[in-house]
This record gives sequence, structure tokens and C-alpha cells, in this order.
Amino acid sequence: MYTLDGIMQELERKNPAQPEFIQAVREVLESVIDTVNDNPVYEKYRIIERMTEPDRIYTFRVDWEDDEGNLQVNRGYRVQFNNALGPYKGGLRFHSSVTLGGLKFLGFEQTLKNSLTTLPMGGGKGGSDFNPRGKSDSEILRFCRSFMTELQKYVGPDTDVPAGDIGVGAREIGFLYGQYKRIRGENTGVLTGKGLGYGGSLVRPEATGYGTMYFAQAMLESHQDSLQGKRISLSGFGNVAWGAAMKATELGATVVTISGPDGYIYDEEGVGTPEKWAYMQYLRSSNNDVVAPYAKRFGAKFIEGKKPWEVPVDLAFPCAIQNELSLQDAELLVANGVKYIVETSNMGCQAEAMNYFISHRIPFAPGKAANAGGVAVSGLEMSQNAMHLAWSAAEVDQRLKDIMINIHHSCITEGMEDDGYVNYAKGANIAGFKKVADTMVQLGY
Ligand code: 2IT
Repeated sequence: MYTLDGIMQELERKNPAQPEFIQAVREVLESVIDTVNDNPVYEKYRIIERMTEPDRIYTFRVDWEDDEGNLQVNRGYRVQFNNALGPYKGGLRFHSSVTLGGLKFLGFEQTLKNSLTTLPMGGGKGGSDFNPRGKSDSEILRFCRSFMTELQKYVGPDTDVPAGDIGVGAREIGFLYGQYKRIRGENTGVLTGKGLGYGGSLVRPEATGYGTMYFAQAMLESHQDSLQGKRISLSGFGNVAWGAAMKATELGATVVTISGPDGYIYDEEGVGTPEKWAYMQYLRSSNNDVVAPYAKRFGAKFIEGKKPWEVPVDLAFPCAIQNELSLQDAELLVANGVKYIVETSNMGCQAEAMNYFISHRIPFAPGKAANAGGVAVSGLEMSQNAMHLAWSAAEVDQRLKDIMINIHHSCITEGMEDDGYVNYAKGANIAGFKKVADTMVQLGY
């Protein structure tokens, strides 16, 4: 018999100073421990030990020259976490906060998330502590070239397929792909999130945001409710927040906040118009990483240094980064009458915040279910590349919608509790885990 304490003690011993990885694994194990102990074959095959140990990790030095001619040194990573279900698949994050422990948490989550999509993808994650903020295009280009010069040794369309994440968007994917092609002389689907001219998929930029809103829609429908007329707060102002705001607006809701490192915007009129998002995109591309100018431009309020969780809303969507929503924030949201939480960033809620929502019986969609639309459309991009053809936006969008509804269904199947409350976090963990675990058993050790 496995015990939670026993596993966690051993894990903490083996992974010192990696609190996010420990947090992510603990959350999953709390959900799956009974399932695991009910199936002795999992212990026989040491599934817990094997699923919490990455298959392999590459770290490498990335040297690049800045615009002043100084040599800069960063660290690059690729964590190939688990390939039971298919090629390693997961994004690259360029952010000053990137550490090995952080990427292990993301790779572990990615493995379960990719399992939920039902597409044949294993889990991986990578990136660098390089901070793109304030860098020129040519500095980004030189960094990406140097990064891919090393990374290309470890990736390939049937082995490991990276994509974007925080700090890695269309521009970076283009530069990375260009370098891969230069070195390898291949046109393959080695990266996803590519531009449309070189194998990218329609709807990939919007996919995470649209997907999380399709998930929310299914969640509300199952509670005899709808997005029509709802007030929504979301954090972040990147690709994910953009897709979510646009789709929410289309479905009749009003998104009243966005946020950046400098504070948040409160816009009573709603942030989800093409004009407003074009402006945000301009702000991002000028590498300022701030939201404050939005307030002046569109007559909204800017609240400096704070997060949007103090605003009374029906639904809250953390869309920025892990642990961005604390227990205090959760208490305030519940006190202000929030009805649903849809975590859209990976592990956006601190453990205590998530547990608070669940113990107060607020339907809580975990990131690994709600944000799976991004990687799902990456999977569809891989399919299109393998077939050497391109689907219409309508076709990709319909497949995305079907996948999100299916994930919602899996959460209900595995997460329904005796009182009728759906514990989506538990449901997602069990559904994602079972498929990987059963496959590992079938494959032998
Ligand atoms: O966290 C994520 O799922 C992503 N950054 C997307 C990964 C992907 O391979 O599209």
C-alpha cells in the first residue's frame, strides 16, 4: 500500500528546494491515492515513483550577444517528463522566474493535461531564465538561435515537440523554427504555434482562451446556467487572456478586468473588443509589459500594484502564472459572491485557495482541464503537419470545442461526489492519471 505521507517524504528528499513541483505532485496524489491503492498492479509497476520522475532532463548554456556587443549567458532546459502516450509535448517558457523545479511542475502537469485531451501526446516542458522584457527583436533573434542550436539535438516531430508558453509567442517560435530548419534542413512539425505560412494551424493563437471559455460554458450548462449576462474577472493580458475575453464577449458575458505586473485595469464597459485588444497587443509588442496606459486610452480605472480578485464578479479566471491567486484572494472572491472559478494559468491557485473554493462548494475548474485547449490545438497542428494539409478555422474550432466538452465530461465522471458536487480538480487528476498509468502498465517497464 502506498501512503501519501510516505510518498511525499521520499519525493521531498529527492527534490529539495522545488516547492512548485512538490505542490503539483501532492495535489494529484491526494486525488488519486485511493484509485492507486484499489489497483495493486499500479504498485507492482511502481507507477507513482515512475510518473513522478522525469524520463530525462537536459540543461544547457545559452550564450548570446546583446545590442551593446556584450556576451550574455543564460540557462536553457528541456524536461522530457513522460512519453507513454506519445511524443513529449509542451511549451517553452522564457521568463526570469524559470527554474528546473518550476519546469518539472509544468512537465508533470502537462503529462496529465495532454492525457485529458485524448490526443496521442506525452508531456514535456522547457525554457530559459532569459527575460524577453525590454529586449530588441535582434536580441531575441540571437537568443533564440543560440537556444535552438542546442535544443535541436533533443527534439523532433516524432520524439519531442515544443511550443510556446509565457514569453514565447509567434515571433519566438518563428526564430526558433528558422534556426531548426537552418541546421537540420527539414520542414517538419517539430514545433507548434507556427505561423500560418510554414505549417501553423488556424485557431492556435486563440485556442487556450477559447478552450477555457468552452469549458466554462459546459460547466455552467451542467449547472443549468449560462455565460449570458455574467461578469468576469481575468488576470493577465497575453494571448490566453485575449482569447478568453473575446470568446466570453461573444457568448454574452462582460470581462471587466485584465492585469499586468504593474496592476490591474477595471473596465466596466468590458475589455473584449478588437480595438482594445489591438491596443494591448501594441503595448506588449513594445515590450513594456504594463497595462496602465489602457486606462487613459479607454477611460477605465487603473489600480496600481494590485490583483483583480477584489472585484465582485460571477466568474474569475486566473490567466497569468502559477500561484497568482492566494487564500486571501479566494476568501474575498467567495465573500463577494463568486459562483465559479476557472483556473486558466497552470496551477494559478495556491493549494490553500483551491481547497477553500472546493470546501465552499464553488465549482472549481483546474488549469490542467480548463487550459488544455492550447495543447489540444497543438496536437491538431501536428496532425495537419503529418498529413501535409491545413484545416479550416471552423474545423479546428469544432474539434477544439468537442475536446473541451469531452474533458468536462471526464471531470464529471471521475469527480462527482456523494452530495452531487463535482470536484473537477479530483476528476481531472483521476482521468488524466488513469490513462497514463494504464498505458505504462501495458508497455511494461
Ligand atoms: O501549458 C501549456 O499547455 C502550453 N504552454 C501549450 C503547450 C503546447 O504544446 O501547445
